[in-house]
Order: sequence, then structure tokens, then C-alpha cells
Amino acid sequence: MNALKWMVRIGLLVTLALVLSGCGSDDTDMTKELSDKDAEIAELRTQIAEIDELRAQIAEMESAAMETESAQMESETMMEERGDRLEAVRERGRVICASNNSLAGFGFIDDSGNTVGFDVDLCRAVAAAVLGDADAVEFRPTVAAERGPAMQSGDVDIMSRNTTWTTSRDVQWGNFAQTMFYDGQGFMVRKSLGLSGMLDLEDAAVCVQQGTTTELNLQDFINQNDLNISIVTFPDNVSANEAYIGEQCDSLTTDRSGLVSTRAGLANPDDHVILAGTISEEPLGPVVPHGDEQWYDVVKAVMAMLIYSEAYGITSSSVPTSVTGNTAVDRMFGLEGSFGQDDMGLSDTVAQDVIRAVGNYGEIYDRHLTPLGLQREGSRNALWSAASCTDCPKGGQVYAAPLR
Ligand SMILES: N[C@@H](CCC(=O)N[C@@H](CS)C(=O)NCC(=O)O)C(=O)O
Repeated sequence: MNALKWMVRIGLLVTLALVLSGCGSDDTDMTKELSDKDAEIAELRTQIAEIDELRAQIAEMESAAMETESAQMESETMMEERGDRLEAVRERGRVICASNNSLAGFGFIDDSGNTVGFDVDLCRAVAAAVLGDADAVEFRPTVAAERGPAMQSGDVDIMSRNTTWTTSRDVQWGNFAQTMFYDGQGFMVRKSLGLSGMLDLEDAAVCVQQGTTTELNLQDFINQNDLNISIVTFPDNVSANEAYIGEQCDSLTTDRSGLVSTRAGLANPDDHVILAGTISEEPLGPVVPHGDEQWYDVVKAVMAMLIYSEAYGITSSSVPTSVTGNTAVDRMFGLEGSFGQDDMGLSDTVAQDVIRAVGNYGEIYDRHLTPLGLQREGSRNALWSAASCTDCPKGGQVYAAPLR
């Protein structure tokens, strides 16, 4: 009986121990599940912390980008307002001018190795205005296709190189300051071909230079007139001219002024004829890089000085240094009143320096273009004031913003 009692007691104790120790199989699963969930939660917390960190980094980057953008805008505005280029040119001591070195009359290297020409003198006029020295110019010869990149790089202060002002170039290259020569595209042919007009170029081969409006206008001309013309392109003026001389093509096309210049340099100019008419408008003039309003204004004002000086009858040898009594002349030469010299960062007597150094528009024209046979009188390159009456159509188109 005693043994039975002990056995029952032991059995009860074992059962109780099992219950208390929670060793039933259901409870074990729950505990494992709970600890798995804890691990998952911990993992999620780590992920949330990582996401928060990324968010902070993005916010930091965004604010840095905004700061850079506003700094850029500020520096652009400051550059426009302050005229950094004028300052840079003065510090450097010379104007960098993209020029032509193979077009007699406009931009050319003479026998003494100097860069000379009508376009070249426009750069020299700017140097006289901002540095008081027309010779303080570094010329950078630039072939047609290099012009866009040269302007976009901002490495040159001005480009003056028989360059046509077009709307796309205005947007992509820089700001065109002033039309200084009105031109149009024409065709030169050997007289022996006996062509009487541009439409006779059917089945001809035409030499043209790459990267020019010339090339584009030629294609328009072919399309519009349904002509069969083979276009032969060249990377520069010299190779195009040589190909024409070597009879690789029947005709050479470019601005008429360029044809007159090229023809004058041929062995027998009389064997060649420039066909009547033009197929395009080619307003040629200097262009400055985008982004500096003050520099742009300076170059425009210098071009206006050249033009108005001629209109007022003032030449390099008659620059006034004391009041003349002619209001417009006195204002222009800094003797009385102002046309904004101070705001542009120029001296009051800037026009005296410019005209004394390079002469007026007419003097520049006569020095370089008249000898080529580019007749000015009665042409579009006469002064507007050459008209015999106000608003009659006989004057030329050379006209600029009034200096006042
Ligand atoms: N006005 C036209 C043509 C200008 C042009 O570059 N013309 C050629 C042929 S006259 C030239 O000057 N080439 C000089 C060179 O490549 O050295 C333009 O702006 O595209």
C-alpha cells in the first residue's frame, strides 16, 4: 500500500514538472515564431534606418544642386552686369579676334606677314576703343566650319570674318553686333563655258566650302529650281579655289564679295565671269560670344562710331578735340554730352581713339575693298544718308543705332 502511494505521488510530480517546465510541443512553436518575428522586426528597423539615411543624402544633394544652380545664375548675371570680358581683355592687354587669313580685302596675310583687311580693321577698332591701341589684337585664323565652336568656347572676344548673320547662328554661336557689309551669294564661271545666267548651271559641277551658308543656299537653289548640279565641297577657301582653277568644277560659289576677291587674284581674271544675280541674303558682320551684355554693347557702339563718323564727315585726320558746335559730333567725340560711354566702361573720348587709329567706315572700305573693285557708290553698302532725299530708295543700307 505504501509503495502504491509513492508511485502515485511520483507520477503526479512528473506530470506537474512537465506542465511547469512548458515542454509541451505547441508552446515551443509559438516561442520560435515569436523570436522569428523579432528578427524580422529588427531587420525592418535596419532597413528603415537605411532608407532614412538615403533620404538625408538625397536632400543634401538636392540642396547642393540648388546652390550650384543659383551660384551659376548669379555668376552669369554678374558677368553680364559687370562685363567680365572687358575686364579680362584689359588685363590681358589684347583683343582675341577670330579672323580670315585667305580672303583678300576682308581678312588676309600680307607680304610682311600682317593680318589685314576690312574685317580685320573692325577688330582693330575695338582694340583702339578698349585698350587705346589698334595693334593690340591677337588674330586667330578660323576656317568656316571652325566658327561655331570658336564662338561657343568663349575663347575669342570677337569674330570678324565675312560671317553671315542668321537666326540659328545668333542662337547657337553668339550675338551679331552690326551688319558691316551687305552681300548675297553668287556664282563665278569660266567665260569659255558661255553661260548666260545662274539657271544655265544645269548639269554643272559647283565648288563650295563646307560649314558655310553658301553650302546650304546652294542646296536650296538646286531644290527650288529642280536643277541637276553636282556639289563638290572643300574644307577651306584655298582648296576650293584651287579646285576651281584646276577645272575640277565649272563654277565656284560664295558671297559675291568673296568671288570678286578671288577673281582679282586669278592669273587671268578676264577669263572668268561672275554671273548676274544673287541667290541669298548675306549680311556680314562681327559677332561676340553670348553672356556678356556690356561687351556686346561696346562692340556695337564701336561699329556705330565708324559709321556715324563717316556720316558726319569726320576722318582719321580731322578728329575734333575741342567743341565744334555740331551737337552730334561733339557728343560722339566726348566733347559735350554722352552716348553712354561711362556705362559701357569706355572713356568719354573713345571715339577720338577709334577714328584716329582706323578711320571711319568709308576710309576702311576704301583702304581694303575699293582696290578689289567692289564699287560702293549706289550699292547697298553706301551709307543710308547717301540718298538724295529722305527715305528715297537710292541710299545704301549702312546704318547703325544712333550714338546718343
Ligand atoms: N558668308 C558665308 C561664307 C563665309 C566663308 O567662310 N566663305 C569662305 C569662302 S569666301 C571663306 O571665307 N573661307 C576662308 C577660309 O576657309 O579660310 C558664311 O558666313 O557662311
